[in-house]
Amino acid sequence: MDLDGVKKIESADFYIDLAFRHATKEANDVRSAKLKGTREEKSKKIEITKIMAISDTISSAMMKLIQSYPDLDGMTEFYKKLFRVFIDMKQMKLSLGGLNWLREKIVLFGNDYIKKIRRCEDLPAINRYRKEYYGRASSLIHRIESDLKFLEEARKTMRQFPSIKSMFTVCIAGFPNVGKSTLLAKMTSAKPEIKNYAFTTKGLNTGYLKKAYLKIQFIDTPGTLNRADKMNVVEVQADLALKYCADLIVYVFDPTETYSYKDQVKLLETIKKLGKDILIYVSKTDIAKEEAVDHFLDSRRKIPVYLEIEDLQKELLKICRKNL
Ligand SMILES: Nc1nc2c(ncn2[C@@H]2O[C@H](COP(=O)(O)OP(=O)(O)OP(=O)(O)O)[C@@H](O)[C@H]2O)c(=O)[nH]1
Ligand SMILES: [Mg+2]
Repeated sequence: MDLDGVKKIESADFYIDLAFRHATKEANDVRSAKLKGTREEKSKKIEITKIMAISDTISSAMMKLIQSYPDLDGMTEFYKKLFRVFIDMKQMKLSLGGLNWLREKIVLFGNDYIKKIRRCEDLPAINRYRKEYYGRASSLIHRIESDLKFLEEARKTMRQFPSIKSMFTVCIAGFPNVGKSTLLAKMTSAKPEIKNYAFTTKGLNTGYLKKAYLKIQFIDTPGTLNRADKMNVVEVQADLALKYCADLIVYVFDPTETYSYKDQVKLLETIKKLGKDILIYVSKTDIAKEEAVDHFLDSRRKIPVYLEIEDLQKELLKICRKNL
């Protein structure tokens, strides 16, 4: 889903300035076209042009903002859940409704004043309506100030959401620092941050493996600590990706025991409960003690175990082909 396309939302004063600047420009164009008629007729034409410019600017700005928002009802389950965790969806709908209200209201309101100005018989009356319109149009726009503020905060939150596509997806899971991002970097062209300390990955990294007509999306999840009760923002994202995006999970097991063998098996057991297909990749075999790797191979026979990235990659492509 493309969340970068959501437009930056400015303050009410910004949109007021924008509309009034357009109005002045349009009025200058009309003036320079050498108007005919009496002073009253000329003044009416200029004021009506300005009102129409304000209506158009505000309603099209609101329309563009609304349209740049993702379709909240048509989102995938992963995004629906992600949005629900991090954004007040009820308020988001209300605020978008606020923008839509202004989009319609500013036009009706403008038409009302255009009619009033058309009926005026002298310049003071036109000026009175002009002043009244400006004041009331500004306060109309100010009425959605809190909606604009809320939507801009929501946009900032959404920008931190990962961009996940709908295709065959493999999630890479495991404890922190076990080598998940390293595996992603070796299998795809992605360049995730890799550091020798836990919790390097702070969001979801994606990478793509393409072979002929096959394409696999990999999601490198941040290391989880197997604690469903007190998950942080990052762990929630990892949890949702595993639940709603993964067609298959690659569980990375670190035989050098950055985290104990027992804990790593415990997390694997939790992940098994999701009911997804799982493959195990044993990382760091180049530096691990041989017994540690053997120990693991012996005790985990029910789930296929891979020590070589090439073998794991071949198997994933085979499964992806079957899923087509
Ligand atoms: N020797 C060796 N080091 C590895 C291997 N895989 C990963 N590492 C090292 O282990 C450390 C952690 O690797 P990452 O790929 O960042 O681990 P991660 O699981 O993504 O960590 P988090 O994002 O913090 O959960 C880095 O210093 C890597 O270079 C491997 O196969 N062999
Ligand atoms: Mg990582």
